[in-house]
Amino acid sequence: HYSFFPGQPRWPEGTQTLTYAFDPSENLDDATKQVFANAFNQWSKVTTITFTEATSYSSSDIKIGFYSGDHGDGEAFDGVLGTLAHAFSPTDGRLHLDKAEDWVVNGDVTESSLSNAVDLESVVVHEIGHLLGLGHSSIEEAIMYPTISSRTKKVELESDDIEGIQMLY
Ligand code: TQI
Ligand code: ZN
Ligand code: ZN
Repeated sequence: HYSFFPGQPRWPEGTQTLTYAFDPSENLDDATKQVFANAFNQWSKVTTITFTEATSYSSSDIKIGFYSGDHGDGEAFDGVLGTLAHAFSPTDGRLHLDKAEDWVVNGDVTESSLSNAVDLESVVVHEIGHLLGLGHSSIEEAIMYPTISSRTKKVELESDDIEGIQMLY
């Protein structure tokens, strides 16, 4: 079953659009940006919120970046596997990914020859759930379940994820 963060923080009542932007210190290719667009769309389809890419990083609601090791927020990344990514509860908006992972952007992670391959979209969909206010779910099929195996693809929201997010938005 879905859960929320303590105190059930959420983006403000009446929020219709949230903007997101990528850390300008890195130049992500269009394929990578498309993965984020697809992941945001999953949540958009089942809520009243739409997500649009902003041109200004500093004024965007959601700030996305790939970092390695200690990157200044007290939650250092740990190299290959272990922690893959993290996101903060509403309305912080930070979504960080571990640069050290073998992210699969274009292609089928279930067919990757890399044993540590991690599907970017699966992880991003999960982290957006956190950004919006969902905690972890006890239902194994849910996107918000707290484990995923490498070389697994999980991008379709489960009814549990949808019920949880619709409690908030
Ligand atoms: N990162 C953890 C996660 O996102 C970080 C974390 C632990 C966390 N507890 C939290 C974030 C509570 C917000 C609130 O769950 S992770 C998965 C999963 C991770 C794990 O790198 O371990 C996914 C990132 F669920 F599959 F194991 C993405 Cl999809
Ligand atoms: Zn971080
Ligand atoms: Zn999580």
